[in-house]
Amino acid sequence: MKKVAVVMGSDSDLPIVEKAINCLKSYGVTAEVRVLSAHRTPAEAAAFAAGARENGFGVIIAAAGKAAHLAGAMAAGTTLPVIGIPVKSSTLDGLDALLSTVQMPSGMPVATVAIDGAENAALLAIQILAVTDTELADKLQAAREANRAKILKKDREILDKYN
Ligand code: RP5
Repeated sequence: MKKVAVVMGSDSDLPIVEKAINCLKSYGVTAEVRVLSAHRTPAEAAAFAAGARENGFGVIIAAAGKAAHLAGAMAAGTTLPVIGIPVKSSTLDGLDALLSTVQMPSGMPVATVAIDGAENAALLAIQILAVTDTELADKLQAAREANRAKILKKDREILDKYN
């Protein structure tokens, strides 16, 4: 199975990024985790993106806050799918990172999840790998069914309480 790269602009992003790492692990997906900055270590970030396909990665997840250009920098250096996590790390409540990550120019896509949406980033990466991996696809389906059962139980509880 291909690996997933999880890169973040700073170790201060780790409390959010850990949710993606844990989710990938729970599906048995190998995650390689790095701190790479589009601004502070641009040469290392570019080299990582350029070598990602030949180094066995299938997807790159990139998390950054503030002027969050890391996902875009990854996308510039590879044709692997790149998923951006805008991290809420500033006085602008993460809107700065959201716009910096999502507003990519035509031809250079970044699949951007919600502000701090690390779990969805991991699930999207798993869904991409599951296109060619039926075992992963089965695990995703089982998780959907468990989630459905959980919500149906809550619905019954609310029905009993207020109706
Ligand atoms: C971004 O700047 C990082 O992704 C982080 O979210 C933010 C702040 O970084 P630190 O100053 O905490 O290292 O590049």
